[in-house]
Amino acid sequence: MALSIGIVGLPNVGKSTLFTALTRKGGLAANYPFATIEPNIGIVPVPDERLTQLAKIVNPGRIVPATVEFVDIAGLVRGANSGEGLGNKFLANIRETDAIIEVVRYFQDDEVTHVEGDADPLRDSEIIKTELILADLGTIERALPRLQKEAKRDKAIATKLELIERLQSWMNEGNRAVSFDMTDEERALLYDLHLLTMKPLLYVANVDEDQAGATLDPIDGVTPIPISAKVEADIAEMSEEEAAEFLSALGLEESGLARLAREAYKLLGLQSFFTAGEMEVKAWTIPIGAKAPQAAGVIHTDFEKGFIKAETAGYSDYVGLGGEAGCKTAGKLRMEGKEYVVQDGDVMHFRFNN
Ligand SMILES: Nc1nc2c(ncn2[C@@H]2O[C@H](COP(=O)(O)OP(=O)(O)OP(=O)(O)O)[C@@H](O)[C@H]2O)c(=O)[nH]1
Ligand SMILES: [Mg+2]
Repeated sequence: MALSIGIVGLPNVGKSTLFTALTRKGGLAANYPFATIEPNIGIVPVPDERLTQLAKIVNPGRIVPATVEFVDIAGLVRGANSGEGLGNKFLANIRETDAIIEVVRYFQDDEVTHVEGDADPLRDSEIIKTELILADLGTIERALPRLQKEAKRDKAIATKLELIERLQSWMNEGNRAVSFDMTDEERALLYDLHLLTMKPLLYVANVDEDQAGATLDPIDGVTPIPISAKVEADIAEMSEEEAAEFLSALGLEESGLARLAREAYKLLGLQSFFTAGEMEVKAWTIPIGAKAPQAAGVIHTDFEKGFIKAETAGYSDYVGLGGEAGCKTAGKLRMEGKEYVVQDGDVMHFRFNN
């Protein structure tokens, strides 16, 4: 299952430009608000240099990177919640994503209309914050009548109702759901509301191309990732060598996509492990702290159910010792059991009963 990320922001801030660059689907960026009227979903491979290194050793039939799914929706405007613009209608398309990227316009360009007149990152992100909170409050209001009815007969639902009402007053004061003081159990009770402001949030500052390496002031306590959507769009058209040259001319080491993927992994507490065989070298996504059976389960539920052990080599051992045979000779191929906490980059081979 791919990690999925919804892209929000004001109209015309470069969401679709970034999305198109990320997904190389071509086509939808346009210089007028609301250019995006169908939700767009794109699946993007997560760049990981380690896959290339593993492939050099194993010579697999194919390389399969981890993927992230991006969902591009129409821009939100002030008052979107009460029906202004088109964006609010599309919020439903990102309710089930794992995280949200908010694109904030930093670039200067008189040719590109700004719905609020001029770019002002703090004010603009405040507008989006308000609209997302209002959208969530709408979700809560719609959920309440049924809960109130059922709470009379069901104690568990009464507890949930009380929690949601407390959350509602918190959010009525202009706060995101994510900052509400709650236990993990309470968080789980709120899960099925799919609140937008409960999701981890990354700010992407769409900057002018000479600013792509800049360090920016935090927005609402979070440091935005500077990316030039325009540069990314150009890079998407280039060969790998051309792109590398172009990036280094701008003083950048890697594309915005690579940075974004890495930051998203970090934000969500995710990491990768690898499987390496003649058929394929493949990256898999798991939460940091996941144990071996859970990692096995990402590949196949049978692997988790029948888990016996995992032959495991650390990434640097595997590459340094020239693969599985080298690891075995050097005593670096470990047999790990059910309690093993998988480390980022582990190369794993699962043994299981079926
Ligand atoms: N100068 C400059 N223009 C940009 C940049 N990114 C996007 N644009 C331009 O801004 C306009 C709007 O870009 P889109 O990507 O369609 O914006 P959007 O956020 O998807 O807009 P909606 O879908 O209407 O909400 C297009 O003309 C883009 O070419 C940038 O980094 N620099
Ligand atoms: Mg768009």
